[in-house]
Amino acid sequence: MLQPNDYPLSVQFDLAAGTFAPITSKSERRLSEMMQSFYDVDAARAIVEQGDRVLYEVLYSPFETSKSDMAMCVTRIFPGKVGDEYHMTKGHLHERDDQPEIYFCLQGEGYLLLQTLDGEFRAEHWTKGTLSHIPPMWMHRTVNMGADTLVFVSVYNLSAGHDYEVVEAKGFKMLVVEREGQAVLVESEK
Ligand code: S6P
Ligand code: ZN
Repeated sequence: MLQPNDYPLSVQFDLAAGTFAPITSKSERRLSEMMQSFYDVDAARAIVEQGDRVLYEVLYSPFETSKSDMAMCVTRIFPGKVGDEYHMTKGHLHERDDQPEIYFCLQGEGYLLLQTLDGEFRAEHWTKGTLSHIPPMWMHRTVNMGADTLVFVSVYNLSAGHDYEVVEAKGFKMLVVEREGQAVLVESEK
C-alpha cells in the first residue's frame, strides 16, 4: 500500500533567480568552517576575524519514498575570493563506493574539480547548461570563478554519505586562482 511520501512530487524552478519552491531546508557554509580548504590561511583568518563570510548556501528537497532515497539540492556559491583563490565548496567523497551524482549548472561560470583516491584528476569547465556526471569514488568540489553567483542542481541518494575529512586530508591537486585578471588552474603545494 502506498505511504504518504510514495506519491509523485514536483518543485518549481525560477531559473532567472536560481531557486526553486518549496524548499524543505536550507543551510549555509561559512569560511570559518573551511579553514583547512583555502591555501592562503592568513587571508582566510583575516576575513574570519573581521566577521566571517558565507561562501555558499544549499537549498534542499528530499524525494524520499518508502523504497528510495533520492534527493535534490541547489547550491549557490557567491562570487569572491579568499586571497587569490575563488570561492568553492568544501568538497567531499561519497562514503558508499557505488554512488554517483548528477550536477547541472543553471547559472554562472566555474569548475567542477574531481579526483580519485589514486590521484586521477579532472577539471570540468562549467557554463550555464553544463551537466556533469560524477562517477562513484571521485572526490568533488565546485569553484565559482565568475562575477555572478554560481548555481547548480545536484541529484544523488541520501544513503551515499559524505566524507569531508578525506578531502581535507588529501586536498585537490589543482587550485583555481586569479592571476593577471584571469582564472587559472595551478598546482597545489599541499
Ligand atoms: C551532495 C552534493 C551537493 C553538495 C553541495 C555542497 O552529494 O554533492 O549537494 O553537498 O554542493 O558541497 P559540500 O562539499 O559542502 O557538501
Ligand atoms: Zn556529492
